[in-house]
Amino acid sequence: SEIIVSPIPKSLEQTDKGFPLNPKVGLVTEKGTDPAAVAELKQLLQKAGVTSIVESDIKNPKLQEPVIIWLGEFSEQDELKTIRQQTGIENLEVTKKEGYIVASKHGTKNKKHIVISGHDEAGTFYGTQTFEQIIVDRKGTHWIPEVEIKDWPTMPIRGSIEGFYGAPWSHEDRLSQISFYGEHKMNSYIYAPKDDPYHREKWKVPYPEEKIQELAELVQTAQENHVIFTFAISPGNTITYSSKSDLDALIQKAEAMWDVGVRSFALYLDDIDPSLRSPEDRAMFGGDPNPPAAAQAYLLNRFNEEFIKKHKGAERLITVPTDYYQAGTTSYRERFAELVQSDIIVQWTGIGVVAPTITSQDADETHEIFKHDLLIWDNYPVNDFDRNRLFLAPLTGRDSDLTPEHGVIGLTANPMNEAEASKIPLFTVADYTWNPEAYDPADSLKRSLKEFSEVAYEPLKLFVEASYATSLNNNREPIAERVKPLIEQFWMAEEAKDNQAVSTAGKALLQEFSKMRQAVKELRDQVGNEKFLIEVAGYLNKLELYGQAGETAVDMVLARQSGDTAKAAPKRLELQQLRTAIDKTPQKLSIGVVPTFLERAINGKNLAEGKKAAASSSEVSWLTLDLAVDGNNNTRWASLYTDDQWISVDLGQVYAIDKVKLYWESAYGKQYKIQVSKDGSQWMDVYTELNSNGETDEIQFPAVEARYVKMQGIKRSSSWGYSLYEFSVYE
Ligand code: LTM
Repeated sequence: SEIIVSPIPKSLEQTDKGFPLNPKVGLVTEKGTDPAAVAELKQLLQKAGVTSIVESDIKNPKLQEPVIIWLGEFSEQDELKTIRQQTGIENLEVTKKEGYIVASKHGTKNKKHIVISGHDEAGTFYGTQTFEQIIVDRKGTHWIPEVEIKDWPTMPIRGSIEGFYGAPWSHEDRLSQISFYGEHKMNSYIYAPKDDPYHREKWKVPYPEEKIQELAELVQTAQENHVIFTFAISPGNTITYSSKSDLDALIQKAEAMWDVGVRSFALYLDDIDPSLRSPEDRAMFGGDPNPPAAAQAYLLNRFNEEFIKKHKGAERLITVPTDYYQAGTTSYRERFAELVQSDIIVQWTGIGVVAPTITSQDADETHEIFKHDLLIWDNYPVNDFDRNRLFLAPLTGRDSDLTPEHGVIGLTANPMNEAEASKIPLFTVADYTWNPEAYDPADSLKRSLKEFSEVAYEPLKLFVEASYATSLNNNREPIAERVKPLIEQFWMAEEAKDNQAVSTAGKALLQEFSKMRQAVKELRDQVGNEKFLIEVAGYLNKLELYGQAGETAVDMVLARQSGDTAKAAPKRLELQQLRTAIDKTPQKLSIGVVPTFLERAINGKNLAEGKKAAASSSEVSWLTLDLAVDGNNNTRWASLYTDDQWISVDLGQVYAIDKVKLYWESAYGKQYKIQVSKDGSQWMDVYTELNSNGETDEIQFPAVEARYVKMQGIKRSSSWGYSLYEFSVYE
């Protein structure tokens, strides 16, 4: 069968031939073959049933065993000649950094050969990672297909940045992440947790001894996985840029890290008030065209000269400027570009903090402004700004040519606080950064899930689809896309009192809801990753409740439809209890049509759904009016930024309405009125709210005849606009 390697290699040729991996293997290395690759290879051979490994050096190779593995950074002519003669494999040149070849072939004298040859140590290590993936199980034997793989990365820097707010990852999380990066050919981990006090607020305070020990272990693990561990400090909130003693404190902090093996450093200046607080700074930089940029550049340059340049073997300094996400230039950016030393790497999030797309044109324009090598700080799948959501969709929206030609030297992704769950999208980040040309998000996600849990692939896929929406994919909800037409058919049949059609549509819906409930059970039983289950427990509970409540709602409606009140009544009670449990579970799933379905089962039809909406500021395209009446309470309308904004809905005819329900985004409507009208010009107040603080306002009033219903804003609860997920009206 066709072998699959992740990240997708640059070239892979496979014949239909191959050979079994004999338990006796000869291993030929050279002086200096990457020790991590040797260790990795031995481990994987053992897993593949190899019981004896006879080791020798390429200068004097021992070739008695039935299978010979050549492992090293073979580049000398005599080495290459030996391998060519013995194996018959001609194509052995590896020219690209971190590149490798993996080739397997029947050689002469009935010997079978495997060559894993790296351009450098990392390349050899990556070669072993690839080799592990080509071993297939063939009727119980470990089979090596005949292949020629030539591979190298497109992006020089590939990895993650633990740069989020909120609970930092645990030490165990980090160790596990770093080996995951090694396995997926990512070479960078930046340590920058916003809520590690020693990183930001207490940046001057040295780490306690036990933290230093932990960091030392991380650095060691990173080295073993060919991951560069970057230690970052964010001093901008309290530093005096011109102060010698503050610079010394930074250097001391970095020195302690150097002593435990750190060779890469970053000074970050994001999310700070950049204005100069101290009189010394104002005196020194106040006359500059852009004082904050001048002060920051001064600090970066001093640190670069006084620390980085004085430590042989240190990597290039990395920074993120305060203006890291804007479109176009700013006076700060121009001055920063001019003053910061040219070898310092500048991080950039794309246009927007969470950039829906990052194009090579954006990169060109930004590179033109900053005039420094850009390293993308990709704010995906980070969820620190919405702690009740998971982002499990694959990385999308990044051009395939974000390369050094466009000023981009790599991409580090900022993950979720949930470390294990982050591995699902990070797999796709690894795939993308290694080989963006071949990157296919859907296929990459599939491989990610198969690797995460082969046995629980199907339920995991469903769970990922329920945690999919992100601004990168225009908030896509794959499950809602599937379920919404079924819901529509169901209600249509119910309204038409067509028992046969209700029952058919009901069956289809029951199947979907039962899949949700079952998927949770299967995941809990089969996924085989306790840490993941703990991280996502609330989301699983919610999905299970959606499934149960959906099934109960369908059963209730079917009973009601067939006049079986004895069955419908207890189902209704059960549904109400399940809805209470749903409301108490704060985790959000990307299936916004389920809660509105349950709502309708209990409260009857939402007269506003699918009707025409209007708003005070409808001329602005991003207000997406219809999203407040689309029957999906995950999608929303947002107003402009004045208190008197409104949204109204035309029900199409006059109804005797007595209830309005508003699903607010974090109660953005503090004070407002509900107004109704028969003709759309004469409005009558039916309700005034002076102190809204809930996420959902359910408003009951004596029935009134109306065709138009309006939420008239009086006061917003913050400087943001009013923001409504759903505007529902009932008779
Ligand atoms: O993105 C940057 C440069 N800084 C912060 C991150 O620390 C944070 O995790 C993300 C997402 O909320 N946004 C930021 O602005």
